[in-house]
Amino acid sequence: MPSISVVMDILYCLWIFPMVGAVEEILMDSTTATAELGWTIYPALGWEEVSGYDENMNTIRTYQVCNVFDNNQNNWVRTKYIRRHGAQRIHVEIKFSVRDCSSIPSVPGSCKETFNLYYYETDSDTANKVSPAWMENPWIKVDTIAADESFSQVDLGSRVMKINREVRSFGPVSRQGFYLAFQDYGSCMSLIAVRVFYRKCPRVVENGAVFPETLSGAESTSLVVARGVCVPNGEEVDVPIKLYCNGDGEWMVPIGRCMCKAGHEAVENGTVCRACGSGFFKPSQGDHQCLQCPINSRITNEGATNCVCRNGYYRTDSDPPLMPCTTIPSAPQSVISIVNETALRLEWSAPRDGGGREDVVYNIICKSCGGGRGGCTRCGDNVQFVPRQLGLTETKVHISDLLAHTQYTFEIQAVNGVSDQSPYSPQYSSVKITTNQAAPSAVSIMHQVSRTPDSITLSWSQPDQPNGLILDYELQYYEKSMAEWNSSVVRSQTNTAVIRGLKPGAIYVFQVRARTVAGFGRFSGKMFFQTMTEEEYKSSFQEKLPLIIGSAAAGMVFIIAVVVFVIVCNRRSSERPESEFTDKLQHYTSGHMSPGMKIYIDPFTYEDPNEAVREFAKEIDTSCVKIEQVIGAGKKSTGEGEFGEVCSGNLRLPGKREILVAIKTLKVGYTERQRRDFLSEASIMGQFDHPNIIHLEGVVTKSAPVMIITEFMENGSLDSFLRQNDGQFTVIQLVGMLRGIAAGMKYLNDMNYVHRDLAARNILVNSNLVCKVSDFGLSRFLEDDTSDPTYTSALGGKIPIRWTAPEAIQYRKFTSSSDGWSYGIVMWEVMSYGERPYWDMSNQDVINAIEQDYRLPPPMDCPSALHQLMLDCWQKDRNNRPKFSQIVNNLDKMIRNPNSLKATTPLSSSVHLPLLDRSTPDFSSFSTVDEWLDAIKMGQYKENFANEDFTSFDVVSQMTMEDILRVGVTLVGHQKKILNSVQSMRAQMNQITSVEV
Ligand code: ACK
Repeated sequence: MPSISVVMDILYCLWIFPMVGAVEEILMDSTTATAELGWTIYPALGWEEVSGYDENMNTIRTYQVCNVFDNNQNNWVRTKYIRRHGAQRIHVEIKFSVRDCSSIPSVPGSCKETFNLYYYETDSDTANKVSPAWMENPWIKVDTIAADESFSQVDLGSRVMKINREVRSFGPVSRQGFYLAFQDYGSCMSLIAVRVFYRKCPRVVENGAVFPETLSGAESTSLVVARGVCVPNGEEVDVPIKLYCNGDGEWMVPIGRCMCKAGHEAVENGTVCRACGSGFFKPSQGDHQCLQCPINSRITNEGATNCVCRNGYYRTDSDPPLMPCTTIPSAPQSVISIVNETALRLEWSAPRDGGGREDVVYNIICKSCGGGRGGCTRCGDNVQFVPRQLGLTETKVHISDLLAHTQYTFEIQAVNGVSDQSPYSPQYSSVKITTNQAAPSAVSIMHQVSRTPDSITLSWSQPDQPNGLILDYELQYYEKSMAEWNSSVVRSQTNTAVIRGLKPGAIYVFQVRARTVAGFGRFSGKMFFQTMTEEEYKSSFQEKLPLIIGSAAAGMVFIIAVVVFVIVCNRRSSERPESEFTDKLQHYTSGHMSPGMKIYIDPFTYEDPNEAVREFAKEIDTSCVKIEQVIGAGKKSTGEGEFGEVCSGNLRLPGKREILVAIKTLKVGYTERQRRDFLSEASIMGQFDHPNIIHLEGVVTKSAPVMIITEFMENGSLDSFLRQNDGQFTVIQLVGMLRGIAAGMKYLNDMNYVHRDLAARNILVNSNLVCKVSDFGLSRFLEDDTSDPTYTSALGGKIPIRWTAPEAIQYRKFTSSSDGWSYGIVMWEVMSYGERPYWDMSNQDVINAIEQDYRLPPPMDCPSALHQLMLDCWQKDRNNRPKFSQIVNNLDKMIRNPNSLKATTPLSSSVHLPLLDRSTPDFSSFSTVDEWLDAIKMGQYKENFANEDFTSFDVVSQMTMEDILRVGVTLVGHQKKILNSVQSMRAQMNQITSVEV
């Protein structure tokens, strides 16, 4: 037997070599036993428990056997019951030493250097000394274990220990527990330590996921799958996330992975996703680390996924998150301007600071400062910028089509990709320039107004860009069959000219150009016109004769003149006087207009009035027009009935927003003359452009029904509008309306257009109370329309007697002064809220009264200054009447000084003309209060008066303001009207009484 001490020495050598990565769960360890192990031995003289010490001088228990000299050894030692604890495969580590048989003197051949290991499974600790039986089966043999090294006597002497370590495993085990047994059959050995354990894969964080502790499988080759869960703030990238736990308790075959989400980075070997700290961010999921915030940005909280820009710094949607935040650029530098007439070249250098960006571009803001009052306004669309106005990438631009002699300010803004995010306007450098004058642009169209065998009358449109005051036009012409250098030149101060001395039936080539102080503009294109042959002239003159007579301004005198003229021109064709044209043509030749001024052209002076429509009215496609509802009937035309209806509707022109419009339609079955007359209104209206003249949108002539489309005026015609709102406006509001009408008339007058039918019914009112002059149709004057009593037949057409100046009634002298008379009547209509001028007097009585110098009295509450202006308009001598420009100035003064409108005219007269006093009718001509109320246009209060017993003139004449309120008259205007009439009744009663006395 080896000595105890030998065994003790062996115990100094400690052994723990767990598998890397695996966890070994100890089920039994003989070295940790503090008391005797007490394992069961069979037979009694076999194994023997012996105490010893380990290297720490702890007591340990060992079993030894050394019966090498006896044959047939069969010594068993059985451990205590070992609970399985769920393990499926059990590992046994045995440390032992074995004596080299050859080193034992005289040892028999039966000496062994091996032993056997067995296990026996059972659900409870039921083993005893005899059971299970000490033999293979019931025991299950794990292995015969041989010593790798055995020790000899020499080793003992040199105290060199040879300890074997063997590990064996078995499984699957399934019962609650088991016993182990070591069988010796003739060796000299010592069981130094026995450790029983099972293996498991530890809880592990692998590929960003946590895998739980997992028991290895029953066989050494089995793999147990475990599912992983992402660590906090990790996100699955590939699923499923799996690891396999092999039989040795080692994880293998990782599948799937997690990564730290945005704002978190992997630390501690990828086992933790930590929030990015101060000044750092991580924009996306991934393995990469948090990044430092770019310049001019910061984070607002830990775990930032992006850094926000500091105040005043921005980033565009397309800027990468790592790009520094940027700001708006500073102003462009060193601006140079080079003015060339009405064009300009601007150059500048890039801003000192691009805001940290490369995408700086430039915008040009154009302001014209020619208003005179120091203010600047944005330039209109007509100014041209090359290559463009906004988003210039180069530091230069060419600007043209500026107005001549005008001061402009150009702001050159520098903007970049973040400018629109800044609350501040872009930084700019500005430059002030004053343009010189450019020559006018070319005249675009010229047309023939009329012709004779030796003359052609031409008119043309003003150049689109006059670039200043047009001094005159130069017309160059030559006979087509002749060379161009033979051309002659005619100058005209208006946009028309009569070219005389031409050959009959010859074609001439014409070109015209405008002149301003800047010189001549370009010539228009060449246009060809032909004079009449003598034959054509004779026959056309005969055709025109009745028309000339019908429409000429003068009466018989003029006809005689024409007859004389016909005789003269028949006799001496070379001396034809101007009056070969109708009176309408005098518009072209009247001398008082300013040179270059645009003047009105009568569509009837065109040989083909359709050409006038084409020139002055825009053709609209009928599909752009939507008629909504009928709002009135059109004017009556010749015997055959009305023109059609007036409707409201919508107009949507391509590329423009939809607008409300009024649509006049020409009913089907019209004659050619009706069509011409109907459309003449559009040809006239289309020449006007003024805020107080109804605006023509266009015409539909290419499809039925033929339409004239104008702007829509929400409040309809002024007379009915005022009647509906009797007493509802302040004097200033009324004067404002009158001012608008006067401004429109001044414009017409400047255009040389005489309206001839200015009346409140022909003024339209929009929703802002802006009044616009309308009704430019000719039909109202046509003789054969008997349907409207407002217009009375007179020689040469119909006349609205009450609105018309005496000279126009008497000898058709229609001028802007006769329009001035009508304007006075409109003033009276307005101030009396739509009362009929001269009430129910007959037309003849009106003519007579005017002839005897009677004039309309001031309407109720009418400021005397306004009535005085009316009286001025009604001066008998038309030259003494105020011009429209004076009327506008006068009304402007009143508006600026409302005190001037406070005084109202007492009925006694400070004026020089007798007045027709019908504003407060004589109550004695009425038999009942109801009749009287009707007469003062307050008939709607009849019932109110009756209910409160104001049914006799005696009672009514005593009414006070309280009484008027009591009967329920709430409108101030109506209260005033009734009170005035009551006071007048009272005065009349007193007069009657005093006369009677
Ligand atoms: O008094 P009113 O409503 O206004 O009735 C007449 C009717 O059509 C016949 O002329 C109305 N009217 C004419 N032109 C327009 C317009 N441009 N806008 C609105 N109403 C108009 C007029």
